[in-house]
Amino acid sequence: MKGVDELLSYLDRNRPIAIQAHDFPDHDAVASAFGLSFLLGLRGVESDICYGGTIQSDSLRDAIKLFEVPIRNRRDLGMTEGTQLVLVDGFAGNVSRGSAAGEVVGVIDHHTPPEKPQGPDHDIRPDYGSCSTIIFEYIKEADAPVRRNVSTMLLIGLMMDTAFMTRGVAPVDLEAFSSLFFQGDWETGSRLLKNSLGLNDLSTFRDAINSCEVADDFVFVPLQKECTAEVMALIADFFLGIREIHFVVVLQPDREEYRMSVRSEDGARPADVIIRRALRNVGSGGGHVHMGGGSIPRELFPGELSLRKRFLAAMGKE
Ligand SMILES: [Mn+2]
Repeated sequence: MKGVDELLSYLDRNRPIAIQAHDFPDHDAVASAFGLSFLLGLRGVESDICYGGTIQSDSLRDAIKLFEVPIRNRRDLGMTEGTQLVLVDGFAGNVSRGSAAGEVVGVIDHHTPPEKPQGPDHDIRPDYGSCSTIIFEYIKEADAPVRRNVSTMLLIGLMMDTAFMTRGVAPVDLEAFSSLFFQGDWETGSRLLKNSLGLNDLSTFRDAINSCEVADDFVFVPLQKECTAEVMALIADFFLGIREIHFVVVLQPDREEYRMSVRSEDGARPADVIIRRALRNVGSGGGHVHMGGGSIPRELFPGELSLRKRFLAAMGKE
């Protein structure tokens, strides 16, 4: 079993260390970075935490402020070639790196990476419901005293990625949940997560309900306007809550690419496998059995109609 000591054995304490969440980070990514940096701090090792892109989620921004998470945009970090990077909740492919990129020395993630990760130390546990659960285990194995804010953030990350312990939950997630639930502030954490929509998101939901196309238990939802990854995920979850629907694809036009959020309630149609199959030669995707995501560059976008057909074909429906 890997842990913080193994990670430390790869880190040079005389060079700066940055823990980087994936681009446009979600709650789990920020919580994982926060938890890991806290644990390194207990071992007397200083680290910065950062992300690429922007923070799009209002509820995540609130949580960062409330629980005093010192995360910054990687641009503001002054990263140099000598900076050692530890990527959390993502792999090199979805973590942006500018010219003065720093060197990736570790990857801690719970997604199946599309290719073998770079760097000497990777700890990939695809059966875990959240990356926060991996960090919880690191802290538990180190027998470290945890600050309440750290526990609350890890709990938020875990609850977010598992849809309040109803999706992709492994036994270890339950253990993490029952510990963090009492160590952290679950009431504030769940209030933040359950109030992540704003009134201005209603138009996106209206658009989704008007444009959705149902075929048996599959719904395809082509949105016309840009929205955040979080709103797209909530729309996907909303459709999955319809009794007759077991597979959901939400499509959204972003500036340079089309993005998709995928949900599956059918183990025979794993979200990550279906999206990879459907996007073959035009885009990339991944995730887990129950949830996944992907993107297609604008110039390769085959059109809504043909994309929907690709998903039907990937499910063996046409
Ligand atoms: Mn995650």
